[in-house]
Amino acid sequence: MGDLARFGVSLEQDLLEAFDSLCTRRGVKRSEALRQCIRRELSWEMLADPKVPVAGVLTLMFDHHDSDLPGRLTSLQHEAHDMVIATMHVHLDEHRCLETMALRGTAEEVSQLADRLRSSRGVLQSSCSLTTIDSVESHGHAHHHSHKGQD
Ligand code: NI
Repeated sequence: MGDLARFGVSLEQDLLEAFDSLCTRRGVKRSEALRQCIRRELSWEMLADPKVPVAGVLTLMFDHHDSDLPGRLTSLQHEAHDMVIATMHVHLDEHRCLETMALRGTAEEVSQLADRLRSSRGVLQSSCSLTTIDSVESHGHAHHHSHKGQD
């Protein structure tokens, strides 16, 4: 983390009250909550860059009796073995399975793989959460250096 800077923010009373209520629920101070919001937004924006390195988790719920889905999911994971860095399979009940995969690669590759897996016929529910591996701060820092180098 770099040097701390201070700045003033003007916002509507209602919005501030809602924000303070969020801070209370999460047990964080305003400045920490604001940092988290800013990092999340910057990270979200970085995810739009197809080449940015990301890591995340894809969770699928499916019925293992459903046709050949388990086999197809396994085949897709083997084809993308360099991106599927870990899997966990939980037998939820007699019928349903919960499979969680840790994925890593570029935003474009990982998003495409996640879309293929979660859109497989027979998947009942899915969720996917990706985050950039390079921190927002170091990303900005790297850009700063590269600009300097070009001068
Ligand atoms: Ni199972």
